[in-house]
Amino acid sequence: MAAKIGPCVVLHHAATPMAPKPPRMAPLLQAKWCSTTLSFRCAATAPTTRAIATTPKPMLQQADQEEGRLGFGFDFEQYMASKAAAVNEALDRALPLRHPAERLHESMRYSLLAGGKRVRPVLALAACELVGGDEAAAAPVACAVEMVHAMSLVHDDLPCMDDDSLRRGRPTNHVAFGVSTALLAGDALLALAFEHVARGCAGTGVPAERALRAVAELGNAVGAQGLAAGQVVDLASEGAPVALATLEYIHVHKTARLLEAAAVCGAIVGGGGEAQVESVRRYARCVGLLFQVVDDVLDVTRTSEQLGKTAGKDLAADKATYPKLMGVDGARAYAAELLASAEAELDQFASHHAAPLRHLARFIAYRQN
Ligand code: GRG
Repeated sequence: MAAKIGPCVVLHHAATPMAPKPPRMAPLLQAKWCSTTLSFRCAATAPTTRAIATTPKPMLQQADQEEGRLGFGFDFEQYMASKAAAVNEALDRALPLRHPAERLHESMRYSLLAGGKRVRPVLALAACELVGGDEAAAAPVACAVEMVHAMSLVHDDLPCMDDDSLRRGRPTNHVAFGVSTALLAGDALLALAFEHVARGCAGTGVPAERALRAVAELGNAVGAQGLAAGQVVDLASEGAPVALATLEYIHVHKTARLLEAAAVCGAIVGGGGEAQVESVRRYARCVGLLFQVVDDVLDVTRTSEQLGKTAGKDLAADKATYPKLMGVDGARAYAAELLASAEAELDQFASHHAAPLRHLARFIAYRQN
């Protein structure tokens, strides 16, 4: 299912000295940030006719509004680093080396604790915060989505799938441990994810009804309506011309669905109401697709060293990607639309609660690896 995209971006080209600073990472969309950031917001929140007819507010006021949305003085880099560190510690605790299957545990830990941006767990934690939940309630689902993610990377790299040898700057799991151990490590990570949600939710006092909904959400995201479906259509599409709708199906399922589930599970265990959870879902679906569009652009604009994984792979394999079907500029414009739509979903929440997710969407849009 394609993400629902908001109204067309109405660009407002008046750059202002009061415009907010872009994040510190060198941005994919940097050229557009300075002149259009405020306008992305206007375009996403107001009907086009109104955006054209209304006299623009004074620049100072717009910049204040923008800073308010981003949370005055909110330090996203610090937020991301502290959440990632907490998740890393929790993952380390969740997966000790155990006799006599040390090699299996080593292989699982190799992929689970090998760095990575930890975007999915941070989405879960931030979505829990968004709906006013206690962060501790979201810790088990945050760890679980990273376990599922690690599993998907291990399996994706296998010789029967993408057959890749480099991941996060290191040999892939099957190169380091052999194919059968890597396969089992992936399977065991997947099982551990669900065990971790069940035990962790019980341990942190999350009502069983919310824990069950989170388990169902995660299962749906991984299985035949989620990652596995996206992967199978992706594999079947190799070497054949791929329409944009098929590409969208692949990425919504392979990539966006897990990011969506991360945020939705965070909102569920945080006690969000139905409308809030669905709003989080729409936000995360846009962010998830944005993540993949950016990934495709990075594949053709960055080196293997910069990415920590094989760059230019999609191009070499003649794979359908957003840059291939839309051109690099078209893909960037699409990324800008997805970012605007994602942020528009956050407008109904208190800005200090929404700031982490707003920053996270921009982090994903402007990331460099
Ligand atoms: C076994 C049920 C089952 C499903 C697995 C192999 C597979 C089916 C799906 C592949 C899914 C996949 C690997 C999608 C790519 C998603 C993606 C863009 C990964 C990169 O994520 P980052 O950039 O990586 O967050 P880091 O390293 O930062 O964690």
